[in-house]
Amino acid sequence: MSIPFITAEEAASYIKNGDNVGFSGFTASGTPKVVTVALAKRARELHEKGEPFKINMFTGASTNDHVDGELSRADAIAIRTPYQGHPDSRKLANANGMHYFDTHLSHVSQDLRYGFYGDIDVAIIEVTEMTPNGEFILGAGLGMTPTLAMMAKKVIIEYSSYYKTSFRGFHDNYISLDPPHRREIPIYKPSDRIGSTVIKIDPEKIIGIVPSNASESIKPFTAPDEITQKIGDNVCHFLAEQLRTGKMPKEFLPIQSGVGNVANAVLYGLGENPDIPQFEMYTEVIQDAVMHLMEEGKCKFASTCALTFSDDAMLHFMDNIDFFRDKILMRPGEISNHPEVVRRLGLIAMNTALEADIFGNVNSTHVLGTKMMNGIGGSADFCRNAYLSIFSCPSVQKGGKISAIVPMVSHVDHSEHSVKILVTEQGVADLRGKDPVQRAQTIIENCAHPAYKEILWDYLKLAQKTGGHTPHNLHAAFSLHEALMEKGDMREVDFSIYG
Ligand code: 0RQ
Repeated sequence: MSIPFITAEEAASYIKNGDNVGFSGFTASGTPKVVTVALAKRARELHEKGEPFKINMFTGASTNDHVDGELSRADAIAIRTPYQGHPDSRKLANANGMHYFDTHLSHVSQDLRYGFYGDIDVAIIEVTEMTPNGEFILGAGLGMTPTLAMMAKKVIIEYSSYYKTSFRGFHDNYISLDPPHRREIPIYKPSDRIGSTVIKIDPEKIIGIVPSNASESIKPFTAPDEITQKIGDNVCHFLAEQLRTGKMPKEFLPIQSGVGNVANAVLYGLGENPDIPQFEMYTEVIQDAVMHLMEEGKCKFASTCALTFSDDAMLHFMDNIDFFRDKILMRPGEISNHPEVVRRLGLIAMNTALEADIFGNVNSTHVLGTKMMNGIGGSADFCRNAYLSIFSCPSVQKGGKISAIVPMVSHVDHSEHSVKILVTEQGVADLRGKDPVQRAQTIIENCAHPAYKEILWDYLKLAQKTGGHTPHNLHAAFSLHEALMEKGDMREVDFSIYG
């Protein structure tokens, strides 16, 4: 059967109001880039005629402006999951203009297969190569694509000609059997290949092929500044100390790193620290820093779900693709983040907090407990199951008006039971084996900014008057947040009213 080439507009016309639509890719990498723009245009035209048009969006993780940006601005999203990171999508989620639910990235594919969210009516899948017998080579990010390709009733292919070099061999497409038939996932080291280099899609269900030649449009991360560099140094010194004291095997352990400016700076720090040996990564995203670390010989291998390279870095990668062929494997998010593998390999998991409380609970998602930033992404998949779960963040934000260390987090993503190490530019709090009061003392002493230390000690003293295993004064627990909301600065907090 020959599959027709169609326009983006034609492809978009097959998607109906209320459809469950699955998108290939993970972060901006490997996501569709042209059909979604036509879909947003269609939504606007229908809205102008007074007709309803919204889809339910299932993605691997965050996407790009072509997907989240376009569809959010066109008010074309009814339900959205999991991670998002686009300002327009964030705005829509916080205005309750769509039903956004934030869930673990490792769960979404299996939840879809379990039937929790209904069928996938249409999947839009970016590919970089295809054969006449229905075999496709994906692009720079996998996300949920294997499950979407299998489940979707109809598939639209976006055939990207942007990649001038073949990605064949970089993918490890794999779908687990579902309970009660599931077996172990046979990954015993980051480089173990378990699946196929191609995905197969029944040609009967492919609506058509839409050509595209757009890049991922990823901007480089901000170069590390004094603060993020200090955080990176603190993480590295801590890891070197773990090696020296035998708390970490001398071979070192594979690294997982989240996304963002802080995560990027930590990776640069690992590269520069002579006490950190060569390492492998088992992670969900590799950014520009990892490519450089590979070229310097510091990072030997990376298992990932996506190559989230800036456009310039991607060009460099393509120019030197043969160097990377035996050093990178891309896997579905379900596997790159799988708790079973994370626990087996014994990862060093490094993720980012918006705020942490003095007892070690971490909020990675909600500003002032209410406004969604991005989502948990894979942070909880890794944090709960890692050998060592590290969270890092600057000790203050917005010129010191916000302390990242607070008496009680305004939203909990990662609990005190999973968070082992907290790092700011001030220092490292090792929470292992400590009771709640000892954790509070360590966090205030080592991680809080000097401008907030006395405030946090005062809170702990006040809380200890109430007593209990985890001392809190429930009237005062959010008083730093209250001071920020009412006076614009957490330093304006006043505990005297609580006696
Ligand atoms: O605001 O953009 O206005 O300057 O948050 O903060 O310090 O630049 O840090 O880029 O690393 O992002 C947690 C959001 C951090 C990210 C988060 C404001 C701050 C700034 C960004 P501006 P930074 P980063 C991987 C795994 C999800 C969990 C995770 C994230 C902006 O890392 O989404 O690791 N993580 N997932 O000023 C108010 C606070 C604040 C605050 C920071 N307490 N209150 N604003 N900001 N702390 C993801 C995947 O799985 C794909």
